[in-house]
Amino acid sequence: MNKEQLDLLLRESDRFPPPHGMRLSYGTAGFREDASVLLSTMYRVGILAALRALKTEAVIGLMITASHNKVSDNGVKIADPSGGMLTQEWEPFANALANAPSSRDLVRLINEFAEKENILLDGSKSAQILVARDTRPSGEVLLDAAKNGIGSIIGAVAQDMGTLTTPQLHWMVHVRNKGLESSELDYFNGLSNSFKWLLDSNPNNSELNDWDNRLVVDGANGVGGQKLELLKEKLNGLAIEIRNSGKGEGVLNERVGADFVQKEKTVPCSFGSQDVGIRCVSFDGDADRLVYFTVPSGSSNKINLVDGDKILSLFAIFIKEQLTILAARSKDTKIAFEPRLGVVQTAYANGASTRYLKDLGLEVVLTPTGVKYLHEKAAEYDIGIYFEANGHGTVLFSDYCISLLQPVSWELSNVFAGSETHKAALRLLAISKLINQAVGDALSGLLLVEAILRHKNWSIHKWSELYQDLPSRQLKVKVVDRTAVETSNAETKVVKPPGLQEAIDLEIAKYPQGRCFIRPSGTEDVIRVYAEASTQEAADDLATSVAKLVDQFLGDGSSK
Ligand code: 16G
Ligand code: MG
Repeated sequence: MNKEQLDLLLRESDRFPPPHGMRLSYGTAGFREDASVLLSTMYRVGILAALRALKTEAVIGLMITASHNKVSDNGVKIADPSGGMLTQEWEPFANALANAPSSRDLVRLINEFAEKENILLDGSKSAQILVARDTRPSGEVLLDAAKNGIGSIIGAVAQDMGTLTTPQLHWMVHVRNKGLESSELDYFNGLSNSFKWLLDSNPNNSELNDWDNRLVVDGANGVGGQKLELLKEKLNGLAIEIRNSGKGEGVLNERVGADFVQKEKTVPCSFGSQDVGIRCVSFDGDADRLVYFTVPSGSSNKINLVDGDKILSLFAIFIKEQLTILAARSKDTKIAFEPRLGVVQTAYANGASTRYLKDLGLEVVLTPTGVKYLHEKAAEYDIGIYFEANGHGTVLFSDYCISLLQPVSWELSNVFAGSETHKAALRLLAISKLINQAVGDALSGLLLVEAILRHKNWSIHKWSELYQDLPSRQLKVKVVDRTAVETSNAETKVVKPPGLQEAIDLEIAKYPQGRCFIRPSGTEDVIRVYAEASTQEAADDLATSVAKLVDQFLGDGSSK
């Protein structure tokens, strides 16, 4: 590092001293804490993003959001050149940077790391970082700190993209590094055009006069509702009503949004008896998750949830149907079109969904919780569909698969324009353009669900009845040290502390169709417990007894 760089870093980082007595960790999806303690973290993640951009010689993203957390929290994460999550290899460095006790320690760390990674810190190269934030009030000042961090590395420049959903920023990084147009307008045009294309390729379009095109969206009082207001202007064929759009009185994520709806299975604020029978959707605070639901008739405030597992199932059915059409034809054409289709879930996927998908003949694999794991696995397939039950997921297409779907391939293989084969290829191509290739995206996920339901002429009830969810219960247990729990087999088995898994197995054996696992949360200081069984009462009992076991083995006596 040259002297100019050294002086700049020392001078600037002195303005952002780290909070005392806190250990920050780049968790499942970046740093997340109470916004009041995050200034120094933002500054340092700005430096991290600049180093990553210099190292990869590509555009990097920096997003300020705490997603579904309460409004007083905030957070920050990095998007790598592909638009995906920061490589896990850099997470230890991210942790070390955030926790460096003084400016001198910080600069020493940067110097050592830059040398190890062969990053030249002499201002000879330039680097570009796209920065954005969600609608949290704390975002503006935190973003300034991040820009200061970026500006502390000579040659690095921040481009402020304003208020965006998390997936919009990931998408912009993804397409920018492919040399394509990456403005917000390009994003909206891409979604609306491919949605239209998908609807137009529906053989039954003219018979769908009775189709119920009404949809009510809960925007979690966050950025997703605001962006959908803009996108909506470009869409035909849907009557979208947006509530909790963040313009009114409501507070971000307070009794609204996908996390609340999925975990509490309760009607969000501003929804109620007027919505009985209508398709309803909830986004989370940064719009990278969506779940559908319906409000049942009667006085209860409970909802019927159509979660990420059912969204995944709907996508899988439709994509498999298109592949079947193409495979039938590929026998008498020059090109064999048999891409590998894979489905990726986590242990939180309802057991009924996994069984359903396997019965469809699909290859299903489990990974640990967190998008970075699911995404990486899904990218191994030609078409990889991944979803967490909480509503985060997308469909990835390999470059090979996309090249086979291009018009030139059908021409080579004597496929007639307008034939069903042709249309099946068109539909898959439209899906690959519609659905975000960088990360799960509530806006593009919503449009794909809507297009498929319309293709199949299915109501939300028909969709919801694909299979019956097994009753489940989630609990969390406060423990002294959550890192005392270590798991294996995609978080389904506890390996540490010894004896705990055996005790859990004894509990599970008491319940028909019982399944239960525990894992340390990546975003909160708790151990999470998930239990499933043939009745709600049994699932509740199993979760409660396993929570007690966790408490006995490592708790501080305050499970909730
Ligand atoms: C984060 C993850 C999400 C995961 C959740 C688990 C990303 C973008 N988000 O929100 O995938 O399901 O954390 O939270 O990776 P937990 O570890 O507290 O249970
Ligand atoms: Mg989110």
